[in-house]
Amino acid sequence: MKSWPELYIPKLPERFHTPALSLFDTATSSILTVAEKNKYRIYVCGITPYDATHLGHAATYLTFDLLCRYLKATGAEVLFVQNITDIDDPLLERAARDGVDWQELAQSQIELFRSDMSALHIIPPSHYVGVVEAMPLVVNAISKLHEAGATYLVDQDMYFRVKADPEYGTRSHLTDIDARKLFAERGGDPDRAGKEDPFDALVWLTSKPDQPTWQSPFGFGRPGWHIECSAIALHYLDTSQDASEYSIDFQGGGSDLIFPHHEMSAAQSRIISGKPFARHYVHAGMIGLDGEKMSKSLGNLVFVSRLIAEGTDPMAIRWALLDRHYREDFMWSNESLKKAALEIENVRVNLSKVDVAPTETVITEIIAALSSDLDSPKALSAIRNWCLATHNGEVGGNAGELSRAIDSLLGIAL
Ligand code: 5CA
Ligand code: ZN
Repeated sequence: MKSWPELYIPKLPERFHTPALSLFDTATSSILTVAEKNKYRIYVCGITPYDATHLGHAATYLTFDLLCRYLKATGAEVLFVQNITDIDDPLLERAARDGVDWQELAQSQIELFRSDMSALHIIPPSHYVGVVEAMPLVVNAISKLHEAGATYLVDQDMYFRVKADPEYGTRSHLTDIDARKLFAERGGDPDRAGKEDPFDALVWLTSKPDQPTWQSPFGFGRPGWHIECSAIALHYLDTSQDASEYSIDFQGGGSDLIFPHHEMSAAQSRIISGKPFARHYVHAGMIGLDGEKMSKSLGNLVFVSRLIAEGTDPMAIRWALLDRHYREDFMWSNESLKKAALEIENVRVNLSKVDVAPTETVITEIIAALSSDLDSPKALSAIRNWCLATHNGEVGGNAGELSRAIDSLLGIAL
């Protein structure tokens, strides 16, 4: 699938040192130091294209954009892959509800998503891959699970035995009761008769009348949800030929994907590749509105495209979302957007002055804040302090250099 246009990212002058990144890892529930490498492999779960792009999506993709920007600033190459769940029950259900073709619905939402990501200055993935176009890879991944003896049939549907992975459960740390509740809420079928284990995950769903279907060695049908991310990540971020201990460096998404999705896709990947899946599991907090998580099912969505159409500066959306730590859940409000728009304006005014406060320290502070678990609110505070110092008449800084550093590290083009 076509990604969105590449962005120009100004290079940070070499005299600025980028410390090793420390980052919260969901699997170990602790802050880990990211090993310094020349090349990082990142997989971030993409949208199911039927209600794009709400501010929850934007916040999650912004989190991984910050991660890519920091890693790039260290001089490393970043290979970044994102999927599109362009075939799944919720998409088919929405298309049927609205009386539209499911492929046209997906296509229109993917286009909207691309233009929203561009407007928000989110770095495009190196590979942006839809499940439909990746179907042979998905089928191949299921065949590997099957050959490993990790699948069985219930009626004609094929399931993955989650406990085939000895590390199953170690990434999400849930009690069985909590896991069962989440599994049922998030597309799983713990109570289906004939399953060996309530948590076994559907990998191939046999053909249903009037539903799209694909040929496979297991009959006509379509894939379950989690296997697409194992298949796409392992193929496009292939490490089978190198000595790395893990298949990829980072698996990312919103915290609603910790279980079952990331647990299942990591377990399946472990069986397919023989290696532990990700070195770091990184999850962004949930954005909500009016006291509830912003979600398609609740319908309490604020769309990026609507805000932009109303005249909102996309950089103000970015600033408002960066002004909270990525792991925190956050209730969106118009006030946060208004405050962000004023603050951005203030930064612009100060950057355009002939004499500005010293910039060396503020750039170092931005880098230090981001190196510490991507602490973007702390980085914005450093910029606010610099604005105040400039306003108070301090001189000696280089506005152009600060502006480029803000663009490079925080993606805010001023
Ligand atoms: N296609 C699957 C992943 S393979 C999916 O979860 N699609 S989605 O459209 O529902 O979500 C896309 C991304 O946005 C996921 O990473 C999800 O965790 C994140 N996301 C969804 N809702 C929110 C929210 N309210 N706040 C923050 N992130 C969210
Ligand atoms: Zn996914």
